[in-house]
Amino acid sequence: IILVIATRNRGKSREIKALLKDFPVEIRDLNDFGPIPEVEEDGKTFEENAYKKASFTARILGLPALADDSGLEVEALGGRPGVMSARFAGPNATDEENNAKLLRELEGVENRRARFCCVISIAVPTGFALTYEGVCEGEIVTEPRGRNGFGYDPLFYYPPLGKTFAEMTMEEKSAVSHRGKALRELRDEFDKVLVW
Ligand code: ITT
Repeated sequence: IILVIATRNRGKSREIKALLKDFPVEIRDLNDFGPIPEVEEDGKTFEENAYKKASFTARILGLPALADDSGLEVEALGGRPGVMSARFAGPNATDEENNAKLLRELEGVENRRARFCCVISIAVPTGFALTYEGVCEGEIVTEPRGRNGFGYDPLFYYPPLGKTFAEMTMEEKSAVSHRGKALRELRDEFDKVLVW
């Protein structure tokens, strides 16, 4: 069985591939397929966007596809950037620009609580899909720490380990992260997934 990871985000793709390495499937991602039309991520929730990406990719390629829609919800910002996390500082914003904007918006703000959310949708070409979720609670630091990972990792501090995600190895991060939790749930149900 071939499973396509429907992402162009290399940080995400690395983590997902590592978490699925024991699965009895051959894993590809969008970079293995040449140009494919982009799906518009205009959903209001992580669930909607994850399903859109997974079902669209499965239909276009005629293969089962797994998509991850994720983001950071900051309590003091009323849950922003949320589904806008990748585009917080603008349509083609870099991770550095998004991080700088987040630090600016939180300047002088005492409540630093935040959580990462991840919704994984796995879909077949008919559009049928299964959905899994994971959340990880933490805090936003006042300046970037660490060089690993991607996105907001240098700003996301995880109190139980006393490190930001960017100060962890990929294995340490995946053991506690939103993405790790969602994919472990999927793994626990893999027999059900294999049936279709
Ligand atoms: P694809 O849609 O192609 O998968 P994307 O980067 O646009 O890639 P999303 O729309 O799901 O993906 O945006 C998620 C953003 O949330 C991502 O760009 C990061 O900025 C942030 N994010 C999600 N998970 C993260 C993690 O584990 N560490 C750091 N930042 C994360």
